[in-house]
Amino acid sequence: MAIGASEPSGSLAPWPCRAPAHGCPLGPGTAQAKRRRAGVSLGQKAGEGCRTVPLAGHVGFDSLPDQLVNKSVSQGFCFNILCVGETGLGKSTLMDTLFNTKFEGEPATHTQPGVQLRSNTYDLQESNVGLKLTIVSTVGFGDQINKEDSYKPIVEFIDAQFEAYLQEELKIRRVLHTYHDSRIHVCLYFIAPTGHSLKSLDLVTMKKLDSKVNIIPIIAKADAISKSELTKFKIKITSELVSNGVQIYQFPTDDESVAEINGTMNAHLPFAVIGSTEELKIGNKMMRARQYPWGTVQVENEAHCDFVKLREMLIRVNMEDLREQTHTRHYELYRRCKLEEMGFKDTDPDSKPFSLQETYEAKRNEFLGELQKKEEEMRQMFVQRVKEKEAELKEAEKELHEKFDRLKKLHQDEKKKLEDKKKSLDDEVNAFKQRKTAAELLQSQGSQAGGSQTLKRDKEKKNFF
Ligand SMILES: Nc1nc2c(ncn2[C@@H]2O[C@H](COP(=O)(O)OP(=O)(O)O)[C@@H](O)[C@H]2O)c(=O)[nH]1
Ligand SMILES: [Mg+2]
Repeated sequence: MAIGASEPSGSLAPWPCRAPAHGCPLGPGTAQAKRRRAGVSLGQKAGEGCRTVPLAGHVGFDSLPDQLVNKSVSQGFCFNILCVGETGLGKSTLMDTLFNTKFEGEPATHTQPGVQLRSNTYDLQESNVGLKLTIVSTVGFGDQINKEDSYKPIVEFIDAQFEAYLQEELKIRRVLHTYHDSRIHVCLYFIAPTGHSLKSLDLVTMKKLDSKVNIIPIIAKADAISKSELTKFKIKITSELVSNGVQIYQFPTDDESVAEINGTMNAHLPFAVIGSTEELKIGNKMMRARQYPWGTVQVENEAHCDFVKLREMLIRVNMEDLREQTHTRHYELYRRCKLEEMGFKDTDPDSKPFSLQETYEAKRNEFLGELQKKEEEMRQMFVQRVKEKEAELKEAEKELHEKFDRLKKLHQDEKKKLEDKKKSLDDEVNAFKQRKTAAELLQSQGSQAGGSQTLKRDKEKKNFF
């Protein structure tokens, strides 16, 4: 197996992988799908009155499945895995073990303030089959004190991939055959090997995800739990999932070629797995294992853990079913809700088919009606505001007038007071002047009388001598 270029976290560049299950030739071309569809279409055609005609010789359309396989192989495939689980539960190690390689990536710390998703895309090659593999892993899951919203970034990520696909599908010029489908095909949910019961974080997260993605629950680090405890733990987990109404992915049993193995494997869920990047020589073979002072745990030994079962079910038997379920069930549900939210529907209230054009017209009229209503509301609001402002201005004007009158009156009173004061001062001045004149007159009379007496006294003095 060879690893091609990897992309930085979160960037999913276009790659000419095969088209999604519905548009891809391999969907109908797989053994499972072929059988399922054949059963349906033959029955329908007979009912519709199609005539079966014998062929006189070999025509060649029996090579159609081969053509489809060749086309799909040349286009390549894509598969997207989401690993959800607490930090340190062995998500990265298990991915390395599953794909028998070492995907680069720094181990996450326990100090993240919130949950994030780290996405990496790799080009893998096995024989002549190319696989564009995207591994998305949670970072910081379960590390916060308040875990209430831990599921939200995961749900948002899954929805964002559906939305991107829907937007591509709704484009006028869509290029779905070269579009890099980033929708999550499977969610491996890592459960801590506590041996007790599921944590509420696990139950809440799985419940929020079960209508959006195929969930395969796995007990991580299964070497940390004894065999008898593991059996009880599996039963406990299954009963808790059932009692909380969590729908996990069931390996399909409608295709007889895989019905038996899938049926058996469904009973083994959740798989208890061990991951290791170490290879040890056991006998004369190199094997992935974990070595402890008391012994060695072999990853691929079915007596030690369910790793082989997981790899078999996930990659070798049901990879195409997981892709198909993602498209036909989870994406379909998202698409339906989204289109209904946008006002599209298939039938009118009388159950008559509703065309896209009619839906568009109805939506347009509804929109125009709402626009008009809004316009009218805004106009009314504007008129009301103007009226209010006018009243406010009038009130202010009235207040100003009153203030002006008050001030005017004050000014007049002040003026009158000053005039009165001036008048009284003038009167005082006049009275003073009169008194002054009288005083001066008196003084001048007094001085005249004084002068004639002095003359008389001088005359008397002369006569004496
Ligand atoms: N005992 C045990 N340890 C494991 C197992 N898988 C991984 N580990 C170890 O657990 C630690 C964290 O693993 P890692 O893959 O980085 O965890 P992640 O944070 O979930 O990606 C590493 O030291 C691994 O070697 C396992 O199955 N059993
Ligand atoms: Mg990791």
